[in-house]
Amino acid sequence: MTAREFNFDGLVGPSHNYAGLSFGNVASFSNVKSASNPKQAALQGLAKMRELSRRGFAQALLPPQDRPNMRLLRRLGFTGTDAQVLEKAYKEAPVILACAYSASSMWTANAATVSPSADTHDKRVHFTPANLNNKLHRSEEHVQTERTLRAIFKDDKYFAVHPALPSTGAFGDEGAANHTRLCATHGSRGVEFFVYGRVEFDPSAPHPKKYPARQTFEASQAVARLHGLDLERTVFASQNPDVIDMGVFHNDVIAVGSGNVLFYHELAFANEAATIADLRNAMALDNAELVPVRVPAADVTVADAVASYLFNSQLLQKPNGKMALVVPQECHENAAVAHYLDGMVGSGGPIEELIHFDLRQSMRNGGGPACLRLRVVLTAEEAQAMHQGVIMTEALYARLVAWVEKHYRDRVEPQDLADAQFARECQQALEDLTQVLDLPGLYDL
Ligand code: SUG
Repeated sequence: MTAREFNFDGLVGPSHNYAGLSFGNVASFSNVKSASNPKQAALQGLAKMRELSRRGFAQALLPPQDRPNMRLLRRLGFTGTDAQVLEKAYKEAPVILACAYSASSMWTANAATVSPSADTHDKRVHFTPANLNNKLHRSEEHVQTERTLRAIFKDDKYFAVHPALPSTGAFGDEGAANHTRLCATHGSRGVEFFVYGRVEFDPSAPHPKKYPARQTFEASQAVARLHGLDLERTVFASQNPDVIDMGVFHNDVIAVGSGNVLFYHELAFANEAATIADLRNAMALDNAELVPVRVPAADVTVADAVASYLFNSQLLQKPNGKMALVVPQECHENAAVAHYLDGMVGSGGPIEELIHFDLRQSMRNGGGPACLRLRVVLTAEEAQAMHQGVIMTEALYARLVAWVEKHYRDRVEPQDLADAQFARECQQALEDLTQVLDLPGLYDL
């Protein structure tokens, strides 16, 4: 069966800001309270989507979520009119207010885990929205994510959208950021690879000491069960807890895979040899051969990987079968990483081209090219069955740029979050967006 890999990028919402909400994410913590530029953030994201679509890659988007999240503020005891709720929250609990405003749904690698129909028992595409329960500002995303996925992937002949896992520490789930699919071709049966940071029911298993492990083994296992995956073709591996403590808060900050290529840092996994052997063996069941591209610490340190987001890149298969690596501008600017990449593309290996993007606004919150996209492999029939209004085209790009220009501010500082006028602007933008994307009723406004 032929199939294509669609990248669903998160459209950056109008309330994009820097609130330092993600302990363990070095960039988020270092840029706390600096001024953000939501307009530029959205345009940078759109420029990436447009360019990749122009190059012939299948590109779509997921809309932002409605913010400020007034329901959250009211649930936490703030009362009165919307303006009063915002003002009280700003005075009494500015961090909670920032959580209610966060545009973090832009990082759609954390929206859900997706299994293509070639891998699942009922031959439907399965989605499980991630509960993201490690961080307050992300823990409510799954409600709208489920609603959005149901609106786009409506036809239950082809698609199964599950609710998120129970929102408790045992089932901490961060979605596709800790999930990779390896296969001979996108349409063939693949191996699904889950990387977790700790095991809830076995405290003696490896776990970080300084920063939180957001993904548990129990959550990964539950998603594999829900999706009806074949256990022989499912690999679970422990992340190296030491790299979590160095700022690798998701596995996609230290490894990326696509097709039969796995590009990873030698320190990514708790047990590198066993992990690679498990992947090789599982792929061999379908006569596929793993092509590992292993980056030694002697070439790129973990600190450089975290600073440049080298591994938070997109591996995209070109029509000639070779790979392009979509990297953030920061990889150009880091001498060790730039040197490594120059050597790699000239080496005759599977990755033959680099595509750089300026995604600085997202990067300052710890979100690189791979964080900004959710991969959904679809057959031609499945692609026809999904909502067409979210597929990137030149016409949609132009409409979205005009929409951003009309509604977005170019500077947001912490005190702006108390301003009821800003809240109304954000809500108005999303109301208009439902028309641009032809998704009436998308939000429960
Ligand atoms: O969950 N940053 C996000 C970045 C997510 C990156 N995603 C992947 N690696 N797939 C996070 O830590 C920062 C928000 C703030 O501080 O304002 C934030 O949520």
